[in-house]
Amino acid sequence: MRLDHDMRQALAEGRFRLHYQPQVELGSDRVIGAEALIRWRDPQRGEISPAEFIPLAEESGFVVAIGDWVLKEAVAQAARWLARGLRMPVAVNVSALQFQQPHFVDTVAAALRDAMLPASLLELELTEGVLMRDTEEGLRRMHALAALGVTLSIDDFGTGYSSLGYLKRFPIQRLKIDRSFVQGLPGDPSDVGIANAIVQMGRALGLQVIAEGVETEAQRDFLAQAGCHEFQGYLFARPLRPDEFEQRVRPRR
Ligand code: G
Ligand code: G
Ligand code: MN
Ligand code: NA
Repeated sequence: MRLDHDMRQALAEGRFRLHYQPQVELGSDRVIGAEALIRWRDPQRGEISPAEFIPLAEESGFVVAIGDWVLKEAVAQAARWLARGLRMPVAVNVSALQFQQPHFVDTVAAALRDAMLPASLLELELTEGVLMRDTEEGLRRMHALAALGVTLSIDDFGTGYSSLGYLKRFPIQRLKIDRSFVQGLPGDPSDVGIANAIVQMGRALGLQVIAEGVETEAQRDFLAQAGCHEFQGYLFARPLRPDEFEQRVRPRR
């Protein structure tokens, strides 16, 4: 397929970029982290959304190569920031196929070592789909990653398989409330119920809870009174180029 071919060429020619979306703490408005999101501008097609090419790359298996690049680049960026005095944890989205690679843990460890980045500055976002594939092997892998000191979070929480048993068993530190549940706040009674339940459950389990896709003050205020203290969304900032991100975090520079 054409897009698949172009994607391979784009990686080979270094045409992928990462943008970083700030994660903000309630009250202080401090930026406490950055989610790395891949961007691809093709000379002919223009900007192509990862919502379009990541699913295709998952089908063809090419997502493993893309994922390796994303991991290396995000870790390198965090290391560059650290070298300039900006200690900023970066979160990377991990595809199921990538997580299933036998050498995934080694790949992560090597990326951290090569960049000399403390593992505590890397977060891996796993979806429920990733977690439910092969739970025993997945569990071993998560413990190995946690032992490295990497933070593990569940992305799009609430949209996947609804087995809650894994929250108890898996070494997860953080839940990301999917933006589909944030969208209807505070008016939609279902979203209110789901958001409240996720925050309360997360807190009861000692997990950090961050809300994604926060676009309005009313959404933020509802989530804040529900006990959610970390936010990501257009209300705070869109995904930014590394230099824009740095400006946003350190306006004086
Ligand atoms: O940033 P945007 O809203 O366009 O992303 C669309 C989708 O692509 C989201 O589901 C997001 O998780 C996914 N995505 C963005 N960057 C990456 C990446 O680096 N790796 C993977 N696996 N998915 C990504
Ligand atoms: O699947 P994942 O949660 O990784 O997807 C993150 C995606 O959400 C990114 O593509 C990012 O561009 C997008 N995003 C970030 N903030 C907002 C927001 O406030 N509203 C909407 N609609 N999308 C957002
Ligand atoms: Mn994500
Ligand atoms: Na999400």
